[in-house]
Amino acid sequence: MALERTFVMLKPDCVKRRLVGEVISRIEKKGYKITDIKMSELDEAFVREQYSHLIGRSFFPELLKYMTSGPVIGMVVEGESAVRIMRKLIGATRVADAEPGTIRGDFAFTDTENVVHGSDSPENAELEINRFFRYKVPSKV
Ligand code: DAT
Ligand code: MG
Repeated sequence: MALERTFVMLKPDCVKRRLVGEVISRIEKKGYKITDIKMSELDEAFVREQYSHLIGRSFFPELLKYMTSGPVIGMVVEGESAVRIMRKLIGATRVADAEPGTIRGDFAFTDTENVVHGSDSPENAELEINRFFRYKVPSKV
């Protein structure tokens, strides 16, 4: 076991459905510490970077529309094996595979709107933390 940090993002449906407290509570009750947090709106450029591995997939336009549909909350979550264990707490990507007891298993009902993001490796966690906390959405005016 190793002390790690990961990037967790509460997605637009999580904020809209007032599940922010519920999800943060689960993370804290598991024993993890939130060491940074910020609410932000994402733009297309950010989503294209964050999900570059999915550009070209049939569902990408839907994912882009969803991720830019409202504010998100990004967090740095720190603790033992935070990357792997947060992914377990979050549950599987596809709604039909997400087990009850996981965040997605309990709250997600579509493949796109799945409540929460967690980094899939320590390397990606660092990239995603830097991207989110440094990113400034360009002003529209
Ligand atoms: P995860 O979020 O579990 O790391 P991912 O990185 O493969 O999964 O995909 C990022 C997001 O894209 C995922 O949370 C929801 C959406 N997505 C992935 N696969 C999908 C699919 N087959 N249909 C619809 N949306 C999908
Ligand atoms: Mg992923």
